[in-house]
Amino acid sequence: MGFSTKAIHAGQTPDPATNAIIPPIHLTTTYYQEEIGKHKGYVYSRSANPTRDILQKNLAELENGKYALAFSSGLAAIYALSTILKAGDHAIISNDVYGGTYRLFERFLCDYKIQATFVDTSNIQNIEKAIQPNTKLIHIESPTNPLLSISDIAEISKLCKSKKLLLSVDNTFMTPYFQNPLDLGADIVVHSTTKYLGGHSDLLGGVLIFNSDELYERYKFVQNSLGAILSPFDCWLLLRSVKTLAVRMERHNQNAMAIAEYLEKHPKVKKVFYPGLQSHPQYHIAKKQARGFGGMVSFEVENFELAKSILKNFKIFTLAESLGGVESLVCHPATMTHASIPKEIREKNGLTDGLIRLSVGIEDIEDLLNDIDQALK
Ligand code: P1T
Repeated sequence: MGFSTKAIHAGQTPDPATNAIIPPIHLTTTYYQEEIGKHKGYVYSRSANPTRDILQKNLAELENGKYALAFSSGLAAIYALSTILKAGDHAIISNDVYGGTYRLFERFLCDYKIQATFVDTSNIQNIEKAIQPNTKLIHIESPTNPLLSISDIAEISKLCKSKKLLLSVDNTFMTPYFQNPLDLGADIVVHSTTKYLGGHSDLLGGVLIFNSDELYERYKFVQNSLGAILSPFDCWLLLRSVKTLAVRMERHNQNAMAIAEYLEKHPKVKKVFYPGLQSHPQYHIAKKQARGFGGMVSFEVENFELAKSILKNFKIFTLAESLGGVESLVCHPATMTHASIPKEIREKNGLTDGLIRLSVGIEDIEDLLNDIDQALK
C-alpha cells in the first residue's frame, strides 16, 4: 500500500458503534467493567485509550514498525526513551541536536548517574571512539537540528548490532514520508509530532516506534508508569493532520530546495545548510537513505548584528521557535531553540551567532523568495 493510502486509512475503520468514518475522540477516563476483570480491553485512559490506539497503529504503519506509543510532547517521548538507561549507563548522542534533547541528557539525566557523550555522528569513527564498556544507547538526529548534518543510519546500525547497542533515530525533520530508520536497521524511531506530523503548529506530541516485542512491552510499561500520554483530543487532531502529510512534505521539500539554491548564490550568505544541495558534505548519504530532503534550511551570515537585522525584516517568515507547520517560521538558534547549549560548545559544533534557521512552509514560493530577498537587503 502506498504512503498516502496508509496515512489516510491505517488503523482506521468505520466506528463499530455508529459507522462514523472519522474515529471518535474518546474523552472518557474510565470504562465499565461488567464484573471484576471482565472488560473490552480498556480500563483506564492513561493505560489505554481507543483514540490513542488508532493513532498508534497509524503511526507505526507509516514508519514500517509494529508498534508505536504516543507521548505528550517530543521531549516526553525522548525522556521515556532514555529510561532504558540505568544509573551507570552511558549514551552517545549527536552533538548537533535540539537544545532540549541536549539539556535532558547533559543537565538532567546526569543527576541520575546517566552519562552522555556528544559527538559528530556524521563520522562513524567518532562513535566508535566514544564507545565505552557501559555504553547502551546511540541516539542520533539525521538531519540534525539546526545544522542539517546527515549520519549514515545503516552504517551506524551495523556498528550497533555488532556491539549490542540500541540505536534510536529522531526522525522529526524527515518524517516517515521521506525516511524510515527502522528499515535502515534502527531499533527505535522518535518523532516530535509537534512538527511535520502535526503540521499546523496547533498540537504538542511525541511518539516512539519499534518492531521489537520486547522494546514495546518495556516502553508500554514506561508510558503507563510515567503517565505523559497524548490526550485523546490531540491524538484525534494528529490523526487528521497525518492524512495530508505526503502532500505537505512534497511542497515543503520543493520550497526548501528553491530557497536553499537561492541562498547559496546570495553574496550576504556565508554558508547554506541543506542536505539537498550537492555542496552538502553528506549529500550522497542523504540521497541514499531518504526519499527527499525536507523543509528545514539554515544559513549563516557574518555575525549576530547582521542576523538580528535580517530577522527584523522578515514579513512572511515569522520569528518563532518550532518548525514543521504549513506557515514559514524563522529562528535564531543560538538565542532561541539552542540557548541551553553553552556558547563555546555551540560554536565548536558550528552553531554560530550568525546562524539563521528557516522552517520553510507551504506558501507560494514566489512570496517566500521575495520575503527572503527583501529581508537580506
Ligand atoms: O517540542 P517537543 O514536542 O517536546 O519536541 C522536542 C524536539 C525533539 N526533536 C527534535 C528534532 C526537535 O526539533 C524538537 C523540538 N524542536 C523545537 C521546538 C525547535 O524549534 O527546534
